[in-house]
Amino acid sequence: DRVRIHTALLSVSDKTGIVELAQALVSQGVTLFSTGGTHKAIATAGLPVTDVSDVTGFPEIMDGRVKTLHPNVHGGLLAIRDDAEHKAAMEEHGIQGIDLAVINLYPFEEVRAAGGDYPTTVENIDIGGPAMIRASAKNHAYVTVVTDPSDYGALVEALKEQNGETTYAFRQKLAAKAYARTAAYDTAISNWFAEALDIATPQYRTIGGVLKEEMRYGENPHQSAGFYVTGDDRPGVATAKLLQGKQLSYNNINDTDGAFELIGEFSPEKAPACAIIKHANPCGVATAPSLKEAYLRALACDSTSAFGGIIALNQLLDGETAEEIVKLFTEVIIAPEVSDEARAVIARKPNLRLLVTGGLPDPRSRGITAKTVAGGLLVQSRDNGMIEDLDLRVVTKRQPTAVELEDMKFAYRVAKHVKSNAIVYAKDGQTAGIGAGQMSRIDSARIAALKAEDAAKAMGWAEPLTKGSAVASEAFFPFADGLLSAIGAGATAVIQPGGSMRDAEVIAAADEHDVAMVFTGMRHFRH
Ligand code: 93A
Repeated sequence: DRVRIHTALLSVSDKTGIVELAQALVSQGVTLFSTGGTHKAIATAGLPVTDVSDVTGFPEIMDGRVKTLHPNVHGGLLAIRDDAEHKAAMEEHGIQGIDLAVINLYPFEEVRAAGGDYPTTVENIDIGGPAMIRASAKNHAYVTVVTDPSDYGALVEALKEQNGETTYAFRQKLAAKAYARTAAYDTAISNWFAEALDIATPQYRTIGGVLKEEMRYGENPHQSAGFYVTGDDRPGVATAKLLQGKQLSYNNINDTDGAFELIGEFSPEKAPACAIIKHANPCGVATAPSLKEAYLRALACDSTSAFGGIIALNQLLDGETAEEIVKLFTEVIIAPEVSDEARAVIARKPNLRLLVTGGLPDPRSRGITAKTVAGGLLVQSRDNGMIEDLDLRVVTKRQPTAVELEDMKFAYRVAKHVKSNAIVYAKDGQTAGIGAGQMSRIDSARIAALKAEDAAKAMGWAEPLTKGSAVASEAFFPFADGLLSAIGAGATAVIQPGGSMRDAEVIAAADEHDVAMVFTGMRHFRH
């Protein structure tokens, strides 16, 4: 199963390590062929290399669009070496076998991420490269294909140890990687198109990404895990810079995403805001005149659960806020920016991960979310509905006060990011109690009220913040019982989508207790 490498075709856009690899190949007696730019790099280093035009007997034409798309190249990559017919064809047409293909593609993903204009991005769609990669990988019984510069070392080692030969297992593994690469490349292209043309239809999108990092483990230590990025430049956990602390774990990434997507709903122009997340659910969210105050108010909602949590901020992390944050054990902080003073404070806790994103995600932007099911992926457009864009309809006799209305909107914005069934109480721009992920809505209402009572005890308040609060339900109340439970906890205003068969019953219960209720017409299930 070992194959001796006599000839290699090198054609790379990313020239990292290519001269060193060429040097190692030459010293193994390998004959090198190369395309224009790669040829130049290798020849300039003083190594013997033949231009691919000499292989094809054809010049590179059309600005390089056609340089390796030729039977002499593809025949050389695809020929079954010990097949009589294939051998005869090679002889008849003067095709030389190519045993090794070292290829990396036009930097489509980088150009896209850098916001390249339409024609530049299109020009960076590589055609010849993927064709050669796929041909070589198909013929891995004979051909070795290397698509990742980080594999050059392993290739050189293998050749040295095996007398210029590669094993079948080695070639098989590289072939698997090669198809992963071309699949990810085409995914990036198709998703770029879908975005450029603003098409949300699933048939026009593919699901996939490029492996950004391998995690030490998944949700649990016995599970393996990787983080794949899609190339979407949305500010968030995928594009953030880690300023300190060790690599984020699978759960960290999941929770940090929940935290930052939530905080993106709070415009920094309106007020500083802070969210503390545990297990992808917020355990406290608040706005306040200062960021420090917002943090302390978010913390007050459930200081017990906040231990070991993820903190997201909607603006620059300053020194005084950082001083408060480091008093408690926190896993991750994510913010658009961080001041030097805050960095110095956070540096005192070297294990605390600090991520900066350079901006906030636009809650209205399109995009997709996906989850797995056995044997499939469920994909949908992002929930980019915003309370500001909705037609709010007061359905009760009593109109909400201005303060109630603000708290309703705040609570609804948070509820959108709480696992269903979600009940969120809010008062004066801070969460008073959050009930998440229960199978019955009334249980979520009860838990949220209980949390508020615990908070009052912990903070030494005379009464829980649910007294005189607004309450949000991310989906309609199917019965009056959930609403009555919220009223029992002290809520005076209710916001919910409406649309239940028993809406009339629920409205009547609100009216009976002089509670103001608003229908949004938009549900925010989150499972
Ligand atoms: O323009 S292409 O789609 N047409 C081709 O025939 C072709 N052959 C190789 N792109 C092609 N390539 C790509 O050129 C390779 O995938 C590689 O990324 C790049 C290397 O070009 P150079 O050696 O001139 O820098």
